[in-house]
Amino acid sequence: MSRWIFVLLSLLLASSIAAQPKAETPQEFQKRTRWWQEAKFGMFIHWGVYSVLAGEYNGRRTTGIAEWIMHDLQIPKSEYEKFPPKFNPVKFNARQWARLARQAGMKYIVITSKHHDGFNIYDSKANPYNIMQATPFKRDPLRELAQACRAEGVRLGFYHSIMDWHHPDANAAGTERYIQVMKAQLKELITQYDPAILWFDGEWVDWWTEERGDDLERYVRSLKPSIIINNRVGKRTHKDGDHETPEQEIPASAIPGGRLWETCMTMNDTWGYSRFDHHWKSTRSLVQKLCDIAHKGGNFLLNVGPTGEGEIPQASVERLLEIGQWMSRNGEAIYGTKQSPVRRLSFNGRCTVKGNTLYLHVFEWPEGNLPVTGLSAAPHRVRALGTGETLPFSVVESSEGGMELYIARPRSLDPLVTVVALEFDRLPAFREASASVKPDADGAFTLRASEAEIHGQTARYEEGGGKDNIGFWIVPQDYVTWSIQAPGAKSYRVEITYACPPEEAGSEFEVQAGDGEPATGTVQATGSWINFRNFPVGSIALKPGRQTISVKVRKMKRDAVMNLQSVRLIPIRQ
Ligand code: FHN
Repeated sequence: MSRWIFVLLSLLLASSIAAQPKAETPQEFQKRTRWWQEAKFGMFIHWGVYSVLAGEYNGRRTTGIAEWIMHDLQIPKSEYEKFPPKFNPVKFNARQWARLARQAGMKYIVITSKHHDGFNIYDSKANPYNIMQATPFKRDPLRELAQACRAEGVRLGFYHSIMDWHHPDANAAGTERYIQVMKAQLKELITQYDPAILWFDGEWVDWWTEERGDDLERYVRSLKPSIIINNRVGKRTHKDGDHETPEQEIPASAIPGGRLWETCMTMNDTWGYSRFDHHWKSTRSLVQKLCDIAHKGGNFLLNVGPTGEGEIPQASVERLLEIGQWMSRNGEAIYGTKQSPVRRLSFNGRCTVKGNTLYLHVFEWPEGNLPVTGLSAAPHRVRALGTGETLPFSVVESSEGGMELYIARPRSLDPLVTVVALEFDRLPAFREASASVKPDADGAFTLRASEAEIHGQTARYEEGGGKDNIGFWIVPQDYVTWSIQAPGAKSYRVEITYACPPEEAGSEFEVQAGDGEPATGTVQATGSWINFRNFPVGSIALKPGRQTISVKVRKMKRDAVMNLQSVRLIPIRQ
């Protein structure tokens, strides 16, 4: 009898192992994601019933992002359901949207099939709250967009929110039923429109778990093994999905561990359309962000929020066409490139690499020649990408080893970002430009988060949305440093500026110059992660010359240390 039980158990075990999807090898992962890694630039589209409200309800304007209006203005479900009958986007033209993405140099589109309000902008049989059944439009925009994207050679992806303010089972009590609806909808989306990407969101709800995320990810991959999935299918950790999703911010450097990542960002301040948001980023700043992201090895998913009538705002169209003109001249320095071999350059700009060519993205060309330090060999040719002009350059042996290049100014600089291509027979070693913080007029040093060298796994520079700090400081071994050039042996008062909510306060830290006696402190509550305050932290002694100032964690109190904005060293007058 026991023999038969053993055989039965063995068969059950074998069948359960067979049911598990085979683990993907790193080579298979690279092959599957290669197109996405090379694409670098995509269009995010937030479009739904909230686009009809456009930031206002019953004369009240939302102060938040427009697609959150149902939540932020506490619109009852029964009231919000009065808006789908008003959603009739007669000006919607899928081909125009797909063509605009292509003209902007974008290689893929991610559009909201369903946002948090639970409304679906496609003909869903699994969820009747959709554009075909609940609006006078009676067309399927995702079907039309899928056709248009194929015609324009742009890949299509869907943003699908896990959080759902409309579905009666999208809660702790109904989760299992709701998961079946979500899976049925994802099957519709994948089998009917063949998306290349699934971009989940709203995973923060307490009834969504890592395990449910793993199950959903397996389910989606079983429907389309080649699909790209973001990390918000789970709980936005480093192991969920195929890539990270920093939002409204650009990490200070590449995401640790070589993990793929994509910054998503609005062109003004809202994802969904708002009649009142005219805070548009300039085309120049958007191109610089694209260069900065590529420099760090990431993708840029730039958002548009079409109106309730189906039109992309003119301010967005203008910027996208200008970006597209820049990409037509300089896309070679973005598409298919790898991240810069160095974080810091000897000029205000960024760098990408492809084959044996270094692309220097110059944000501000200095007076005269462009200095490029840290190279171990000279290029055989330097050309301005936008015009093809060959640029003369001189080579000087560097006092710190290697060589310094001085590249002549092109006859005309690009009004957005000037890119020069350095062509080598073989890519040389390229050493970090030394950035030493100089004292200001009164002899004090201001050590800013944006200029810090970050050491560790998760800590990163965050900017935008009230942040300009080292954040994600959740690993106590992570630390930051600055290199300074001190004029002489002197003591300095230490001040530190940070933000920390009450529930995270209490970690102990130290500020140290080289291996000298550190100044220590305990993180105080400042009210929130973006409420920054300045605190005295004792004093340290500096030696003359170059030395490293570090901020390290002595003891982590809870889950994160602080959002560190700056450290100031003020000379103590004898
Ligand atoms: O709450 C959403 C928000 O509405 C928007 O969709 C962004 C874009 O990624 N994601 C969430 C906020 O993190």
